[in-house]
Amino acid sequence: MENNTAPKLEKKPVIFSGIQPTSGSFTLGNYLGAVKNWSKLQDSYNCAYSIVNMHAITVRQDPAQLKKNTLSAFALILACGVDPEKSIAFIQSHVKTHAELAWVLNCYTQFGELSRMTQFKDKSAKHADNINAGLFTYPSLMAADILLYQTNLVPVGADQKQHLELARDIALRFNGLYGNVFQVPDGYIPKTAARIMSLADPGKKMSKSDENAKATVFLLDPPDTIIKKFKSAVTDSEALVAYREDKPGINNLMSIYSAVTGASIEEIETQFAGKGYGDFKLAVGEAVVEELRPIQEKHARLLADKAYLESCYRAGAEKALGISQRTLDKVYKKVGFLPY
Ligand code: AQP
Repeated sequence: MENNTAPKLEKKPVIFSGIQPTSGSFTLGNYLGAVKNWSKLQDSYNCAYSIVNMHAITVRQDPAQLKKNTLSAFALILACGVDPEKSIAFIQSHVKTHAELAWVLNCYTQFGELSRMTQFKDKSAKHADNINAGLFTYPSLMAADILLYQTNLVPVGADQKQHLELARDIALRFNGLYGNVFQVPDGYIPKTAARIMSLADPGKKMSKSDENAKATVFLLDPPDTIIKKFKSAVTDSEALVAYREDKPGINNLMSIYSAVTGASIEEIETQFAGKGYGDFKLAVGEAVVEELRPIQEKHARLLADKAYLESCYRAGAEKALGISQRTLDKVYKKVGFLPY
């Protein structure tokens, strides 16, 4: 069924990005690698940002906690600067087109392609007792999320590059068969902070689900916890604040400091010349605390106003459905589904 009353997007390039509510908070990696950029892009692009709770259940979740985390994560994207008047902010499971297109795209995605995804390999090793089909086809759902909005750019951290390339391949394959159905999206990966590493093991990316409490800084951590985590960050023992290949711990702290303060790597090296790691770690921790303070305050205010949050995510879902339904209608027609 064609939906002719659907709102039309103004002719600006389109951005889509999403984040999983696997915790009610985000990591500093999620923030610096992705969410911090979301608000900056709102004036120049038509943006759609989603809390992707359907992706979250590829790993077993406690239902009551997932519900709570989803609302908290929604409040947190607004606290990080997503403006529901400028952008479409919504919760993935409220917009049925995502699951519907994902099914179609599953039929245009090859087993071999999905088997090569490093996230699938990592997560199936980590959750060996629950290697479900959803975990395997996660990238087809992600492709649906993106392609439904005729997206031009997808702001993500470097860890999502492989999934994004698969979304492009699926779009190109589908277009090759049926004509120009999907816009083929590009990634928007930040120059600094595209891959923030664990504070406990700088060889591993910082992740929400890391079991080591010292590894991950969460946006909603209290200030003294943030400072403590930075103080205990694993580094080398050279006591030289310099960006070098053999100094992954210090490189990571420098990237964080640079992303938060705007100082270049050279400026940081000059600023901390002759100072020890203790001073540097404290400075990084304090800069992060100051960056997060207004976000934490706004998040607390928003969470106290559930009616406002509900009105925002309902309006967001309505707009998202209107736009995405047009793409889904086109896809259904192309693959030969009898119109309803
Ligand atoms: N360490 C990171 N550095 C930079 N960017 C990162 N992102 C994730 N980790 C880092 C980016 O954050 C966005 C949202 O990520 P997600 O919610 O889809 O989950 P993820 O990539 O699987 O991240 P996590 O934190 O490791 O979650 P869990 O533990 O639940 O799997 C994406 O744009 C991602 O690139």
